[in-house]
Amino acid sequence: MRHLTERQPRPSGSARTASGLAIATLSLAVLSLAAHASGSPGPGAAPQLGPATPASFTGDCASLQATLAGIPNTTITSAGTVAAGAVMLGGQPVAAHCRVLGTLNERTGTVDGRAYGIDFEMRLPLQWNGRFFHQGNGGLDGVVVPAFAQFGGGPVTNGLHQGFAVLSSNAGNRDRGDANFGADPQARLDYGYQAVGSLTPMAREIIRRTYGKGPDRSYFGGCSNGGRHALVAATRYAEWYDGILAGAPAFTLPLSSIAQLWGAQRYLTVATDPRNLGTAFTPAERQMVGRAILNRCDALDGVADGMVQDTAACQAAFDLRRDVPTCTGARDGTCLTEAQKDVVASIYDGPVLRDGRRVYSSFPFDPGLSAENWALWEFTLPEARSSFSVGMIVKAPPENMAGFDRRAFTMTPLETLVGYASSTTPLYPVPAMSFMNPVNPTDMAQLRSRGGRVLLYHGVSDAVFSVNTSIGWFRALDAAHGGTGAEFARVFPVPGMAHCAGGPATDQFDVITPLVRWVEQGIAPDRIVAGVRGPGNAAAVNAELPAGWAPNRTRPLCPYPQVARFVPGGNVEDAASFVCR
Ligand SMILES: [Ca+2]
Repeated sequence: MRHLTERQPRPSGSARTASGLAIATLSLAVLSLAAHASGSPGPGAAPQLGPATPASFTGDCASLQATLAGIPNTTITSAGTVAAGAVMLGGQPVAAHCRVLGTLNERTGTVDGRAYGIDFEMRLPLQWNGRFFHQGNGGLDGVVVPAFAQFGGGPVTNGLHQGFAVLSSNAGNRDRGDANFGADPQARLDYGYQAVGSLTPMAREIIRRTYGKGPDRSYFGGCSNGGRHALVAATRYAEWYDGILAGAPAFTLPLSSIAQLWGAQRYLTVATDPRNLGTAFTPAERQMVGRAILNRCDALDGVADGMVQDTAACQAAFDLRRDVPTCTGARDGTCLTEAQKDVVASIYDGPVLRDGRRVYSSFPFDPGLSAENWALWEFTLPEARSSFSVGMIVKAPPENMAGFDRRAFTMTPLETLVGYASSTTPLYPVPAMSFMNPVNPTDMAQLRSRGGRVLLYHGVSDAVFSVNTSIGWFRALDAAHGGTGAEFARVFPVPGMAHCAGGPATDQFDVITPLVRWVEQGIAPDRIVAGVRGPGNAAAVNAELPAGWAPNRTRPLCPYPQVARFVPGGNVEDAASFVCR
């Protein structure tokens, strides 16, 4: 049993130096080289952990405020009951639980004089399954999202509903998605990883005092920045977590943000309205390209069903320049100009520095580029979010948020932006590439050696964090672990899905149950059945589904490199008609 007096988890990652880090950590080619250099984890199968055993909380939730008093550096601000059914999930009532609110490590910022603290909530089921779930949140954190632990679109289940004790936090800043906290050196580190290091022993102690024992098994999950938190935890805090659930993880977050800004610069060159980058590549044009992709790729998985399951084969089959008509007159949605093709092709390829080094990953062509979420990340969020996240959190010293010109900053030359990723000053001595990224993510020997498992899912039409980064990570991890990667880590691409959810895709799935089975029973996930959210879906309808798909269409999500392939004669709407191969 660990206690709060235990040391802050090892600081190895924070000690990394800036030199050469920016590019080295990113490039998949370099990842592969690093994998070979990282040493063998040793032979033998990954060990198997046993199952958690349930326990109950039989007291009064309000009494927890006293029960939890005196946890170091922690103030419990409230504790109360949430009655059964007060939280609903896809029409089902979530069981009664205690909700505890508090703050950890309250302090005054040394640079800006503002009040900082790691605000959190824990939801503690009366009927507890014996497990802890640490929920990583998205974006720039800064707000305590309800601690439900749910994934995908219109969730039909979540961790709280399954009986986990779930923790959610603001990761150490109160900016509610803004980036002023980048001025505070400690808030940067908390956002990167240290909030998790502080919260975990506290949450374990809350669980121990509530139920009379600590968690038998612990899980960390989130999507986007939450997926980043999950993989960071897998590398920095492996001794604390048994199961890692990483959705669309933000590998090399500083560089993907920089790639977003560079993409905005590229789109501006073909936008007909410079104040609206979406005019560079209109919805009609994106749908037209999506149809061109389907024409070449849809049947490669054995059935023309409006979905491209064989993403890898599609990259060889589809050629933007050849397969999309080139405009001979005015743009009318049926063609792209040569200049548009140059821009779109370069953004799918990813930015490259003048000396040939790649800054960020490529993206695969997939019909999901028709999704609104795809456009949001391509055209709106570069200026609206990536500009200040790079200016305030990646760059050292940070820009002055007062008077910060997002549009002007978005136009910063690529070479300059990439320099920011490894920038430091005496006041900000740790570069963003160190505090934001997982530490040597291809070396998960510690997690593996104690029986930990990683389940990763990623939308193939994610426009901000490329699914290719997750696939590249798995390939390098597998190489680093002597070809045994799939024993403890699996990547499930979700064809057509945008960032974390949405798009023409089966984006409704339970990824928690398969991970728990894997961790605690040794049943590795060979396929995960996912569904679309058509009319009548109990949780939330996805308006972006093409006409003609059954409202309850299902598909297996398959672990890379397997692909869902149709078995002739089956019902095309049913996952049972597909095999992962
Ligand atoms: Ca197909």
